[in-house]
Amino acid sequence: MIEETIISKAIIESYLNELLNSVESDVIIGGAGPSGLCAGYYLAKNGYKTLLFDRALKLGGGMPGGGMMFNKIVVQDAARKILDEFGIRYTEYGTGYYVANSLEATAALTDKAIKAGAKIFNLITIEDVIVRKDVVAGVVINWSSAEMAKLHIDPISFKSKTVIDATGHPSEIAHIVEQKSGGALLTPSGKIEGEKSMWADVAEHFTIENTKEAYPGLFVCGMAATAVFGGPRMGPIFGGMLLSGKKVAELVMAKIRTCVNLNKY
Ligand code: 48F
Repeated sequence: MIEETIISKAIIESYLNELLNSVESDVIIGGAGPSGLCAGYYLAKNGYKTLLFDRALKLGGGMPGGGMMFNKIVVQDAARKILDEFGIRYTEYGTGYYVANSLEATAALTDKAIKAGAKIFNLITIEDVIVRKDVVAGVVINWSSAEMAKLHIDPISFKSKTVIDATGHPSEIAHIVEQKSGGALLTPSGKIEGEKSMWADVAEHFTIENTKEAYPGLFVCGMAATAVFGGPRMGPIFGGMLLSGKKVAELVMAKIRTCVNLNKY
C-alpha cells in the first residue's frame, strides 16, 4: 500500500534538511547555466561546500536552447578537454570546431555537478547580497514564484565565504552590488561596463580574461563576466562558458585558501 502522507513527509523532510545544512557554505553560485554548473562541479569536486541557486524550473540557462532553438552547441578546441571531463559526446565540424547536443551537454553538466556534491536549488531567485565591511558575504533569496507574482514576502539570507555571479547576460548580482555600493565595482568605471555586440572570437577570449573578482567577495563568470567588464557577446559557442566556469572555480579556491591562511573568516 502506498501512503500519500509518507511521500509528503519524505519530500518535506529531505528538502528542509538540505536547505538547513546550506545556510552557511564556502561558495554560493547565482545561476545554473553552463558557466555556473561547470564552476559548481570543479568546486564541489575539490571539497568546497558549494550551493547553486537558479530562478528557473529547469537548469542550463541558455544552453539547452542551442543556437536559435537548434539544439546543438559548438565548442572550440581549447575547451574540448572539458567536454571529455563531463563525458559530453561531440563530432568535429571543420577544423577545431566541435558540435554537441545541447540537451546532452546540459544534462551532463547538471549530473556531474550534483554528483560531485554541489547542492542545487531551483526555483529560487537571488534578490540581494549580504555585505560585511565592504565584502560580499552571502546572498538574500526568495522563491521565484513570489517574485513573479509580485507578492510582498520578506526573503531569507544564506552566508558564504564567496559568491559567484553566473546569472548570464543580465549579471544580476553584480548589478545589485553596483547599485548598493554606489558604483564601487572593480571595473574601469566602477559600474557595469555593459555587453557589446556580437564578435565571437574576441568575446571568447575576453570572457575568460575577465573571469575574476568584480567586488571583494564577488566573482563573475560566463556572460556575467562579459557584461560586467564590457566585452562583446559570442552567441552559441560555449567553450568560453566552460573555461570561464573552470577558471572561476580555481580563482575562488585560491581566494578561500588565502583568506583561511590569513584568518579572515
Ligand atoms: O544565461 P546563462 O546560460 O549563463 P552563462 O552560464 O551562459 C551563457 C550562455 O547560455 C549563452 C551565451 C554564451 O554562449 O551567450 O547565453 O553565462 O544562465 C544564467 C542562469 O542564471 C539564472 C537564470 O535562470 C539562468 O538559468 N539566474 C539569472 N538571474 C538569477 C538567476 C537570479 N537573480 N537568481 C537566481 N538565478
